[in-house]
Parts: sequence; structure tokens; C-alpha cells
Amino acid sequence: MSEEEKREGGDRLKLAIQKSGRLSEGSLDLLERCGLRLRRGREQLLARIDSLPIDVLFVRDDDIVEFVEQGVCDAGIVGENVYKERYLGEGEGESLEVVRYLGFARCRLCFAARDIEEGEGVYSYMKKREQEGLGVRIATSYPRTVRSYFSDYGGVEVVTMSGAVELAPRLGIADAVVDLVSTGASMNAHGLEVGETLLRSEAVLLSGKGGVREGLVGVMEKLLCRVDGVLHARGNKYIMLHMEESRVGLLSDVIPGAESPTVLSLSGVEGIVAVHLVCHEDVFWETMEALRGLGARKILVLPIEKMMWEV
Ligand code: PRT
Ligand code: ZN
Repeated sequence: MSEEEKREGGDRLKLAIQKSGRLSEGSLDLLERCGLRLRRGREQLLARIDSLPIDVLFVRDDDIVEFVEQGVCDAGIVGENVYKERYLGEGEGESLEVVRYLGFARCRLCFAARDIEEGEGVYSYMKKREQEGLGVRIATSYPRTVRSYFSDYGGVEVVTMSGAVELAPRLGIADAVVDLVSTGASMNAHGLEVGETLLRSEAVLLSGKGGVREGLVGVMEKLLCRVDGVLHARGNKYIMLHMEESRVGLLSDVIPGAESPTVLSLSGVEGIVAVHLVCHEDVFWETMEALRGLGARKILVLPIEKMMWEV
């Protein structure tokens, strides 16, 4: 990006998101739920938002941390794994901070090898290799994270690969791998068993540690408030049901935060009321069954789209 482009729109907050990949859909969905509609042509790398002074840049995920660090962008959405990998470098990334955990693109950075049990710890694997007089070569795209994690173990050699890491043992390049896993199917398809988890990751919103540029503080606050509203709503459900009025007090045994629900009378019906309440977690079938156990009927569970919930 040229100096001129950097200066242009200096009063607008620049947010970097992944152009295309596993973070894109979640990032765009979050922006939309925040009411930030993008004006974007198909191949455009930058899109304006009309409702707030925000420009969105579409880039490769690997560039996002660096862009925020260099001040090319004010904030960015990236996998925590990518941020941590950079943060572990000599001083790099230290000027950044995670301002929100966003709850999508969840995955684990895992150790995997052919000759281990599912979930096996690294320590027992290393011990076995040591007893056989062998060291371990680990292929990964996350060399800093791996070196740091294995710093207490001797005899570990890290082989850095930018992709196709799962193939390394079969190709004889390495004995084991450390790579991202969500279902584990890809590892298994390459004959590898998934062992210990080095890092759990999800998408995060990053910005500079000292906050954003002076003129953008208010915009960032607004953005964070909307993000919080979306995140909060995601973890909450709205429940409506009918039950005996005398049993309403028992609801808090089943649903956390149900101490003061809205109770409405039903016209022409004595002793039975309609109850409306917000449940601060996902509602599973077990919860529904427990509600029925309390005598609740006509139970409806609704998603909440947005929330501003001051207690
Ligand atoms: O092109 P660009 O550089 O922008 O994208 P990229 O190809 O480097 O990244 P991308 O889009 O693959 O992933 C972006 C981010 O998504 C990662 O940094 C993680 O934070 C997150 N994420 C979440 C994942 C996965 N889930 C995931 N499953 N990243 C990669 N995978 C891989 C996994 O390694 C395996 O190869 O997906 C494959 C399928 O996984 P299984 O376990 O379900 O078989
Ligand atoms: Zn990438």
C-alpha cells in the first residue's frame, strides 16, 4: 500500500479480514450482524462501510498480524494460532493485543504421529523414542510455537513446511507433525493419530496495545460494543413456555439466570402462566426435558439476534 493510500481516509478505521479461506465467512457474518454492510465489487481488496467510518481490507490471513503491527490497519480478524506464532518471535507482535475472542474458526494445534495412541501425550512419545535411541523430527507450519512447546525436550528437530504437513511422515521428511485439526479426519486420512493439543485457537480481533489512533477511539468503541452485542446474543437463547404459576420459582434449578423471568397471565386460564426468559447458554434437549419435568408445556426456544444487556 502506497503512502498516499495510507493517508487517504486517515479518519476511517481500517479493519483487515481474510480474503478467502476458513476465516472469511465468519468474519463477514460478524460484520453483517454488527450492521456493517459492505460496498464491495467481486475482486475488490478494499470495501467501504457507509454506516460507520470503517474500511475493510481483504488480505491473506498471514499478512493480517503484520499489517496491524505496522499500523497499515487499525484492527484485524485472524486465527489466534497465527497471532501466537508471530508473538513468540523475538519481540514481534508484542505491540498487539487480542481485544475480543470471536468464537468461530475454532481448531486445535495438535501433535500427530503414526505410532501413538489417540490423545497420547508428547512426553510418553518422546520417552519411547529416547529408549530406542531415537530423536524426533517434527514437521510443522508453526515452528516458533513448536520450538517453544518442546523447549524442555532434547533431540527435537523442527522441519518447517508451508503446507501439506500431514504428508511429511509418509515422505520420510519427519517422524511426527504439529498441525491444525478440527475434526481430525485429515490426519487420520494420512495414517496419523492425533495426540496432545499444543494450543486451542479461535478467531480473534486484534488491535494495537495502546488502542487505536486518537480520532478513531469512538469508532472502535462503537465497533466493540456491537461485537459484544453479537457475541452476547450468540450465547443466549430466548425461551417461552407455559407452566403452573406455583412452579415458576423452580425454573432457576434448570436454567441459569432464571431468577426473575417475565410472567404473563393467560386470558381465561386460571393457575397457568406464560413465562418468557433469557437463558445465558445454549439450550440442549436435556434442558427441554428438564423443563417438561417441571410441568412446562408449549416450550419455544428462539435465537437472539442482538443484545444490549446491562444488568
Ligand atoms: O490464503 P490464506 O493464507 O489467507 O489462508 P490459509 O490457507 O493460510 O488459511 P485457512 O483459510 O486454511 O485457515 C485460516 C484459519 O482458520 C487458521 O489459521 C485457523 O485459525 C482456522 N482453522 C479452523 C483452520 C481449521 N479450522 C482447519 N481445520 N485452519 C486449517 N484447518 C485445516 C486442517 O489443518 C486440515 O488440513 O483444515 C483441514 C481439515 O481439518 P480436519 O481436522 O477437519 O480434517
Ligand atoms: Zn495463510
